[in-house]
Order: sequence, then C-alpha cells, then structure tokens
Amino acid sequence: MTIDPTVLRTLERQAIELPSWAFGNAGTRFKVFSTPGTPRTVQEKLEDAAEVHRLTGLAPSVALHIPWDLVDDWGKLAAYAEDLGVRLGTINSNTFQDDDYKLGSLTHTDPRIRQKAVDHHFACIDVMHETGSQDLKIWLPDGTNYPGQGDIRGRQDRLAESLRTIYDRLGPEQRLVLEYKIFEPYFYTMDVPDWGTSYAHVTALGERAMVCLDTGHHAPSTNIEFIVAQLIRLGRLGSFDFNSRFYADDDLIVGAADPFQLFRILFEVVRGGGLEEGSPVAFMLDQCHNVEDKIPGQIRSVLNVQEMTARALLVDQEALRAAQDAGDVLGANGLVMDAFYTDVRPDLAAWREERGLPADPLAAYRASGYAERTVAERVGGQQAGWGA
Ligand code: AOS
Ligand code: ZN
Ligand code: ZN
Repeated sequence: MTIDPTVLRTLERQAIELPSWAFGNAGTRFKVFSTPGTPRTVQEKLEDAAEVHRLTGLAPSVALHIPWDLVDDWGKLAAYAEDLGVRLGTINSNTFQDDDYKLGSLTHTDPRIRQKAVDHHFACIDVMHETGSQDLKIWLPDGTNYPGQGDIRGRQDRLAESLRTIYDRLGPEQRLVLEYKIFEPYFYTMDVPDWGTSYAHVTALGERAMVCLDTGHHAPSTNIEFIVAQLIRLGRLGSFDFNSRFYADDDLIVGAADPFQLFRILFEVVRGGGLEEGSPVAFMLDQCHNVEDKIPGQIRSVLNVQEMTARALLVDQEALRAAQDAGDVLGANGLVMDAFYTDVRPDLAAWREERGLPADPLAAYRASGYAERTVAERVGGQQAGWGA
C-alpha cells in the first residue's frame, strides 16, 4: 500500500450524496428513455441508491426532489432509508415544471406567483423538518429569452426579497444552498447565472446561505477550480453538484469528460480544507443520463470522485508551498502532476477489501444479480424521475 494512512483516514470521511432522480427515467429534452427495472417509487430509488452505498461505502445519503419524491409519511420513509443503510439528504425544490412559472417563479412580476413559489419552498422546509435534512437546495430555473423581455435589475430585487422570506423560515440548523447555471431552460439571461450572483445573494441572506457549484453549469473553458478556491476562501462553498460535460449541462458521469479537471477541483478542495472535520462543503452527484445503466453509472461516478480525491491528497503540500515560494515553476507543477499521474486504484481496491467492501464494486454489482432481481420485480415500472 503506497497511500499514506493519513490519506486513507481523510478518504474515510468522504461522503458523496446520490440524487434520487439519477435512478428514475431520464434523458434529454428530445427523449426520455425508459429502462426495465426503473424504480416506480421513491422507496425503490432508495433501494437502488443503497446498493451503490453497500458496494462502495461512499454514498450514505440520498438527495430528494420535491414534488417528485413526495410521500405521506416522511418518518416512515426515513426509517425505510435507515433500514437500507442510507439516510435522506438534501431537499431540492422544483420551480421548473409548473405553467405558472413560465415567466418566472421567485422573480415573477406578479406577487401571487412569487408567493406560490415561496410557499413551495416553505413546503420543502416543512419536509426538511420531517427528514432532518440540513440543506434546502434551490436551483432557480428563472430567466429570459430575449433582450427587453424582463427587467434584469428588477428581477434581482424580487429574487432577493423572495430568498429573504425563504431564508428566514429556515430552522437554526438548516442551510439554503443556491445553485447557479449559465443557461437553460432560458437562453438570454438566467437570474442566477454565475457564482458571483449566487455569492451576492447568499452573503446578503446570512451565514447559513451558501453557494452550490454544479460542475456542468459554466461557460466552456471556465476555470472551475478557481471558483472552488475562491468560494472556499470566502467560506461560502456549500455543496457540489458533480457531473461532467463535453458541451453543455450534459449531466454525464463525473470525471468521464475531463478527469484532470476533476482532479484540479478536488486538489483545491483538499488544499482549502474542504475534507476536514466540520467542513461546510457537501459532495453530491447531480447527473442522470441513461445510455448507461443507472446503478453502475453511479458506482463509477463515486469511485471517480474517490480516485481523484486520493490523487489530490498525495500532493506534498509542504514541498509545494516551498516550491511556490521559491518560484520553482516546474518543481511546483511537477509535484501536482506526479500526484495526478499516480494510479491509486490498486491501493483503493486493497483498502476496500480491508474494510469488508468488494475490491471491484462494479464487478461485485454485476455478480450480485441485483439488476436481474429488480427487473423481475419491477417489470412494467412506472415513470420515476423527471416526471416527463
Ligand atoms: C439543473 O440543471 C440543475 O443541475 C439542478 O440542480 C438539478 O438538475 C436538479 O434539478 C436538482 O436541483
Ligand atoms: Zn445541479
Ligand atoms: Zn444541471
């Protein structure tokens, strides 16, 4: 084992929350493909998510999406999740599937529509009190398609007022994480398009408001790790929505498009203390494509995050600091690149076995027969997920 035990102790703390919607039917705006065995209920989504955690030890919580995952008895669902070995996590609001919100939700000019959107978030907070969730995640799909369609500043003012009302409803242990996205579903302006806008709103709200960084939500060639370093430095990086992209918000397996970028992001997380006890940074996947089978796709994703985190932890920070201070450009870069090029997979496999986990979680999943069993049980499954 070449990985230092201190690195392993840090890795042991890493938890990557899975999105419930990753297990439902998903696809693109052109087609939602259905897959035999797709969960028909949130309980079955939890079962599939729990299989990822059982095989990797990396994914102890499941983010829920409201109203897709609504149930009558949250205590019963939380107990069901616990029986499966996982817990209910972030509560995600949804103001992107209601006709009333076509011209805006929390930013709408009509106070009645804004109140409806605020009330939806109040309902999400009520769920949080039942599930014990820490985070309310708001991905605001509001925006405009044409110059002149909306008053950019007026929308910001209404958004600030709506967020203030929502934030003031939070419990003392709860956080609001505000996710930004440069485009989609609107194409001229999004009302929370970038990290600066999210940062401006969360700092106006209070210390329990944080930025959610979705790795697929930036313009091409954006230096995402710079944003990570800056938000950690400012104490406002609340969570990641990990996925990867080639062109847009493709929601592909994290690390699949650019493993070096994932390494650089995690290098800044490690350097900024994002993996230390008490760190405010939560890790979550937000990806759901379905050319790949869902459970192995999520297994691959959490392993990609673990592998790049392990490589980032290999960087000798003291030597790096010395090289930087000495202006040793190639020396400093060499220390980082040597870590990136270190294949940690054999050591991680051995470390998994030491902890009673399968050395190869993907092979273990294939051999488990879980897929065959669930298809047999769920054949003819209903739509679950994007609710298309
Ligand atoms: C949409 O593109 C965002 O990534 C959302 O974070 C995500 O898709 C989901 O709706 C959870 O809010
Ligand atoms: Zn996201
Ligand atoms: Zn997204």
